[in-house]
Amino acid sequence: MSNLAIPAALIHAIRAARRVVVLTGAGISAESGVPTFRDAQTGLWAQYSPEELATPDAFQRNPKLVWDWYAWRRELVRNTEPNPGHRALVDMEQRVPTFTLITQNVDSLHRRAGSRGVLELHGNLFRTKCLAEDIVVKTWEDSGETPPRCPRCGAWLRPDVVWFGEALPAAVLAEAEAATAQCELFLSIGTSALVYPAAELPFMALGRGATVVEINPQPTPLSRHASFNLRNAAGDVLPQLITTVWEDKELRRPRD
Ligand code: BV8
Repeated sequence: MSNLAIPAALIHAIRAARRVVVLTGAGISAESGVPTFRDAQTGLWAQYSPEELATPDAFQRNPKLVWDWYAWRRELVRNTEPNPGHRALVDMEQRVPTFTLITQNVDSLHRRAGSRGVLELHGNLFRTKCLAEDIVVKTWEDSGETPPRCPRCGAWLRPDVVWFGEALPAAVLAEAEAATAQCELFLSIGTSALVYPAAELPFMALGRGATVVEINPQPTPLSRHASFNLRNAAGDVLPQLITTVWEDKELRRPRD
């Protein structure tokens, strides 16, 4: 992999940072083979857009279709592995005094890579809850009905993810916002920066005077505000960032 040009000022900002926040989106899982929301849906799902399926209305209108879409995604994700981008963030977590990883992803790949205390803003594909009681359900009888029914109250079960139009888990969001408000360095990695309130976080960091870095092969609405833009794939640039910042000690300090 070629040596990517990482500005010396960024290397020093990362070295100096004591409180680092990372926000990830679907792009960090793309190199594991998990399609992003911007990717055209494949196969059976080609004719639907996620915004059409990831909503309470879609589930009410066609619960089987929505349940099957999530079952397809669980199967797809089960057959993937964390990639070098996920693993570089586990490495970074060991090296930074205060490190907070916030993800919009529901695929568990950060946890499988070894990241600890991941703040999952939008829930998790592998957790299921009762539509009526809003309580996580771990086991249920396979009656052959799709979606399956809650063993306690008989209502439909649904994936424990945050659909469009639904509130994010308040405690998780509050913890993400508190870490963002105190950080010196905020990395926005693999997200189109379009979905709120997650997309607000880097702007909150900027407003507090933090250095904001975007890692994304494509520009986003955040790009022109970011302190640094690394137009690279996360799986390429994150491992190199770790090496350059923490292992390549002879890097000269910038001229003051
Ligand atoms: C809320 C979980 C209020 C489910 C997701 C009308 C009605 C109601 C709300 C709204 C409305 N209009 C707007 C809103 C707000 C809405 C919103 O922001 N809509 C957008 C579309 C404008 N937000 C909400 O609805 C949120 N809730 O506002 O509630 C409320 C408050 C109180 C009480 C009641 C209600 C809820 C939003 C959460 C939705 N759930 N996921 C599921 O997964 O099925 S969103 C889902 O898409 C993701 O989680 C992620 O957040 C989002 C965007 O995806 P990204 O992760 O950014 O991925 P994307 O594909 O977009 O981009 C990938 C990027 O990676 C690209 O830029 C690409 O270039 C880059 N990339 C590719 N390869 C790589 C790479 N980068 C690096 N390396 C690579 N190799």
